[in-house]
Amino acid sequence: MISNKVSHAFQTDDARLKPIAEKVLARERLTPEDALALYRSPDVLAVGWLANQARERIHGNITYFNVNRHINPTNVCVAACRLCAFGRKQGVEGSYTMALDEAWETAASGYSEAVTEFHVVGGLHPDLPFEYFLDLIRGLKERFPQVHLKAFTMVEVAYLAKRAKLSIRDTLLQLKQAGVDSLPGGGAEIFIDRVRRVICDHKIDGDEWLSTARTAHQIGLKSNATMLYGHVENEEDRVDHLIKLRALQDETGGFQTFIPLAFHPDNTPLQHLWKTTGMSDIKQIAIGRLVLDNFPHVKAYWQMLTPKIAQIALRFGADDIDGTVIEEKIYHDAGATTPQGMTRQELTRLIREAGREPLERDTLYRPVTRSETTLTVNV
Ligand code: V47
Repeated sequence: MISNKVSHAFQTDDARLKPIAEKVLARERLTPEDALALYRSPDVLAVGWLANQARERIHGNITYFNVNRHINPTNVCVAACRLCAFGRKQGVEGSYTMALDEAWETAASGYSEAVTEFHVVGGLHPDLPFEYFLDLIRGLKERFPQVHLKAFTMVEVAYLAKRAKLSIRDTLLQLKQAGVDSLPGGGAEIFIDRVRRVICDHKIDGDEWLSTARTAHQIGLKSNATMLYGHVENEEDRVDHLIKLRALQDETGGFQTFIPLAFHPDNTPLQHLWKTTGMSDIKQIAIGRLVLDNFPHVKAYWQMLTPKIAQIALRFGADDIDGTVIEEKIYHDAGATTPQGMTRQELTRLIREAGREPLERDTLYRPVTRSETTLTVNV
């Protein structure tokens, strides 16, 4: 039995939540059945209260953010995923591929904000050679040596490996040597095959995504992990996804942050589907925090959730709100109406008004301090 003061503050009419609350407050691991019960509970506030306990236990009142810029070198993509409004076939209207100079110029615009991270992801281009991507990264590192390069999803890495006829390990080693510092969490979607066949049938499967992440972690690259929800998956599929991520994290410890991504159906072949709601978004953040007990961070990606829901998520398990995100394309092509970027001042105001303490971080969660003219990452 929980006998401390905290347990008395937990209230719910949902009897199924009580044994789960006991476990959370005793810091015991939740089972897949517990995770399913959380999804099935109508008491979102009680689930959120528990997630907030777990969040505050790890991070207290801190909420992390960073100053970052997205660079999407190409939207040409062979995969034609039904979930996606960003990818285009080569040569069709709206398709683009940046020349290297153009990509480096894009990186430089907005640099005056003292960006600490470039988030570099793009389509699976059928003709661009591996050298293009190595040169892109080398050129970014040369021009912006102090900026962390979080580049290429597991899906892109696997595609580059296939095209270059290299092993995943050698591909990752070459990318690392060129200057990749860590990997973003995209492309995980939902691991189970039945769902992948509908939303992204030409992408690597769930096991390949996980094994690519495992290899990245083994060679010393940290990564994030996403889960795309709110399309054709069911609650069991989401639980399966979370449990697989948790198992890999037990093995490697290489994941930094879990990022649940709400599906935006506009301009995709799945645009007949309902959009997620505020309550389901908040609940997904909370369940992620509770099940992924070995993930240091849970991110409320404001571009996807909207700033208002992301702010609420900071009291439902999330400890990170992502960053200034200059020039987001993937969600905006899928109908997002959020702004293209936010200033540091706007972000910190959102965080403070959620009753949290903002802490600017670099990509590896080291605090960043700024004065008028200098920028220091505290190692
Ligand atoms: O992998 C694509 C998703 C992801 C849609 O690691 C869509 O810090 C919703 O991974 N509706 C890319 N989602 C974004 C991503 C990400 C974002 C922010 C931070 C980090 C990080 C990673 O976006 C894709 C896919 O799962 N996506 N299309 C859509 N229509």
